[in-house]
Amino acid sequence: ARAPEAPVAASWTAPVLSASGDAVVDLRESIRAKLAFALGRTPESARPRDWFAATALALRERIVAACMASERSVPNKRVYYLSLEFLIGRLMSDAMNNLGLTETTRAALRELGVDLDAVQEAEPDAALGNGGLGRLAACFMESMASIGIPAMGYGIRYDHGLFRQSFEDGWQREAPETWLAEGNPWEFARPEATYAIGFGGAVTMSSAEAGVIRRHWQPAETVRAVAHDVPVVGWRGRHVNALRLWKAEAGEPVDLARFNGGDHVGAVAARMRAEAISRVLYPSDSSAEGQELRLRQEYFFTAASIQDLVARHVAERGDVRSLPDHAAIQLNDTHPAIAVPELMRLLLDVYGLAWEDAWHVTTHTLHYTNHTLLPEALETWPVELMERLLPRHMQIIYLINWMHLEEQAKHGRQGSADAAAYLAAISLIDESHGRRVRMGHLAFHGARRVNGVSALHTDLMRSTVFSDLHALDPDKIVNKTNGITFRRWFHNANPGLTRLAVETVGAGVLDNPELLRGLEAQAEDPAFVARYAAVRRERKEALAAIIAERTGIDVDPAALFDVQVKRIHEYKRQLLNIIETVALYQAIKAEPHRDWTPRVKIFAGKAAPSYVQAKLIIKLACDVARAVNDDPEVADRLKVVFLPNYSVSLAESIIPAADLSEQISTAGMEASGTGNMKFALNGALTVGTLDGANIEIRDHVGAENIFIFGLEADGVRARQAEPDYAARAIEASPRLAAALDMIAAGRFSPDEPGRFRPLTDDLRRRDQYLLTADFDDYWRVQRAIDAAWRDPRGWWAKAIRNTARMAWFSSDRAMREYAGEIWRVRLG
Ligand code: Z57
Repeated sequence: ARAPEAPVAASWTAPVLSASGDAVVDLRESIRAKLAFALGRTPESARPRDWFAATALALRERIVAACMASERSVPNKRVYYLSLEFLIGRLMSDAMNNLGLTETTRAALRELGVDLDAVQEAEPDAALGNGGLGRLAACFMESMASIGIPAMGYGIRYDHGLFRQSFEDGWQREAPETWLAEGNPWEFARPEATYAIGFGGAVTMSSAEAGVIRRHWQPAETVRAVAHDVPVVGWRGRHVNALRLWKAEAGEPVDLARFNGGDHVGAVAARMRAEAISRVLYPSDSSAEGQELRLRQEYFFTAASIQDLVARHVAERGDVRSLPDHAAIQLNDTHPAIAVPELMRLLLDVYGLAWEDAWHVTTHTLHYTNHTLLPEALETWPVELMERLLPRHMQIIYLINWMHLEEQAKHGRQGSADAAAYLAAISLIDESHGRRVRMGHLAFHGARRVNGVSALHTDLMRSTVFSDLHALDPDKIVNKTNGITFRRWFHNANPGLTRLAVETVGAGVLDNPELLRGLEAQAEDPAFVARYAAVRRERKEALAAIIAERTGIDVDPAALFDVQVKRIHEYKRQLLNIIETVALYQAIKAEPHRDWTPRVKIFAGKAAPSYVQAKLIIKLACDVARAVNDDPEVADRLKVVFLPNYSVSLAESIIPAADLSEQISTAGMEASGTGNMKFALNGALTVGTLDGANIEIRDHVGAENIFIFGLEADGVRARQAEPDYAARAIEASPRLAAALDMIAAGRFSPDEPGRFRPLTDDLRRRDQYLLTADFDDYWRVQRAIDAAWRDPRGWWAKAIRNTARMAWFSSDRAMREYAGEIWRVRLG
């Protein structure tokens, strides 16, 4: 599915890493030896999957060599990135390109009669994440290794990552994903790094010296967390960091006492219960999961990580009090927010620190990134559940909260009804619908810095969800706009465009993306434009082949490829795009002889298995696709495709082939977006709302090189306050009304005419995401895009200016900002 990459390595890589004949022979022999002695296979019987494992093991050896070089001295300060998700995808091209070994590997395999592209296709994606949040963590890990920040990522080694999606008559079906079925050649199991993680039980007291009462947690159950390290090699192999993923194992292989006592089932059940913790990734994105197993996952990986890093610190420095000088911990969303009471518990109960000292260490080591303000995504846990599962942590949370509220009461906010409302708002415990712990408030309070992920999102944090806490400490919230790693999303995913950039502005662009700006001077140069367009054409042909293979639909690579790929969520408004597609279909049928701009609407993305409305949106997209694609009157002017099983590796094929990038969330709802950055970097023009990082993308690429439409965040709030806003908007837009009528009447679901009534009725009655408010403006901008496409010189000039002006969105920039302004850590 992947077009062969032309030889570029010679000009890309440091001399010491280039593809010399000796290096090819060395690697070839190393691969041959791994195949024979590590995998026990002969070249004749080896499948692509075996060649992949042998190649990965050979590359891993070279990573280890680089790793030992970067571990020679103890760094002054390390960054620990705690995340329940790392959506790393395939690792082979990262490893090869960052070691400068892509062409060496290709040549070594060729001498063995094996095609590198086929080997790369045999690598399963590590889908240990759902979407943007998990992919961001993966980009950050790559950038930290590339710019030399000593760092460790901590997460869970899920047996099953994000489910595999297929379609049955246009309905999403989920199947378990089995990336570990044949082992993972990248990882090192570290059974010596194992920690006991407690759950349940009770807290006892004893009085230590000077009448000080010490508390001891006696858990009812312990689970072992076993480390598995995946090396993360940085650009040019200068630095290697580890991603440490915890696997859950039973405290005892089986409870022998119980087993011998005859309770065989009970003994095995306890083991199953322990191991369930690292069994599967929860498949919901941007919505909180209220299940006990999820809380067990959160505590399990957080506690193992905190124990591990504190043990490392004490081994290196001897004193736990200096932790903030040598460790910065970043909490990726509130999923690891239990780190606040867990670090306090260790410092108080294990290391014997006084409360004030423990609180100082905690609040100078932890930092928290918020990724959403959507109410359904803000985590809260019932107090009753926390008391049962984590009794000592709940005590500590109560104490933190008591001191926090006392402090505010002291500052003269006591007595009035107003004051009571204020204290209720800043309390770590929400008492409004049962008593629940607010994990966002807990993380906020325990952190030294709290950051949002785009300028708009950070402003909204200050003015909405965290406004009261923000007023108490106005310097605490800072903005760190997200970024993407250019190694994966430009160099590896789009080698043709990268080669063109290198030939135009020099190989320095591989180290310094600011040099991309040099492409601007060529934006209207016919020879350059022709080469830029040829790269796009080649990527579109490759994507057309994938579409044909996976869906049976033939698309014309000359048409405008209009792409919306991301999780399916109502706030992301795939439904707006589909309704516009229906309106366009009606318009084409009304005037079949007009010169419509040929378009292919491409969708991909997974819906959480329990998200009924999102699954219905997928079904609608598939039903509309069938009707449109089968209609001879539309012919090649409009095609609709839903590619199944969206993944990181599929994104790498889709993004370089896109002409138009759909970033159309309701303003104020997408915290940042990062797909938007990947598309613009690769030269797709954005059609988008003024939401998240779209605003900053517009500021960088220039308003004339992006298509903006729709309400802004304050307009959204104003509109939501108007009575009957949806019904009125539909009444005022005949085009919208006609499209909705066609869907509601069952035109796309003749076998079940009422199928989509839940979608159309919701739009008429509620329309929380304001599709109806933005529809006409979206239609207008889409027609402006049609017109722009008919002027190829103008279009390509805009596309080239997008690529030329996107350097700031590198995750290297984001990591430098975190390093300087949050972690206060030096680059290696
Ligand atoms: C997730 O992928 C994001 C936020 C969440 O709260 C959860 Br849970 C999952 C996303 C945001 O929706 C994106 O806008 C953002 O770009 C991404 O996180 C990375 O910050």
